[in-house]
Amino acid sequence: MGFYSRMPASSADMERTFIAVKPDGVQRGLCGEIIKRFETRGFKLVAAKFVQASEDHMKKHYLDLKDMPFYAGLCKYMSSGPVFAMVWEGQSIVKLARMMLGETNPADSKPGSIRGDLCINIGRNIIHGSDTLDNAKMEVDLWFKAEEFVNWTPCSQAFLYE
Ligand code: DAT
Ligand code: MG
Repeated sequence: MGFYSRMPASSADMERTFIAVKPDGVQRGLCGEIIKRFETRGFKLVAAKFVQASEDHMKKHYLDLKDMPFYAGLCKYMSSGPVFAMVWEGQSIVKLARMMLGETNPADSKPGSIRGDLCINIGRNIIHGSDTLDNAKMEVDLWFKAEEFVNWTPCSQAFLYE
């Protein structure tokens, strides 16, 4: 029903994942740095928007964390300012993006990862990335409508995949 049905048949091993620069990342001017890392890795941007989400929207987004003590504060913070929401596409991107992000706690994240290079505190870890393919599908559909996707072929494609 969602975006996967619109992907070309030849892209059976391709995945899409939901990435968002959180309000702290936006405020700190890190959107460009984060986009750059996904671009230079070779991933393809298929949808993007700069939005301030409602608290209700963030409660849906983080529904699996509803019993955690930080849930309310997290949803409030995530709706306190703009986020840069994106959908990126590529081979095994769900797992690879999580590796690029680092660990949930920046203190456990290796240098070289986004969180390991750019932030310090678990509650201000600047970026969201879907953790599983199933969650990626749910999150992409929660944040983006069908008409918000751009169908295009980057000229680099033939040199990224054999
Ligand atoms: P991730 O964002 O790495 O997928 P998660 O889904 O477990 O991590 O949690 C969502 C966000 O909630 C996380 O990016 C930061 C915040 N968070 C997680 N654990 C926390 C904790 N113990 N204290 C405060 N905030 C926390
Ligand atoms: Mg998560």
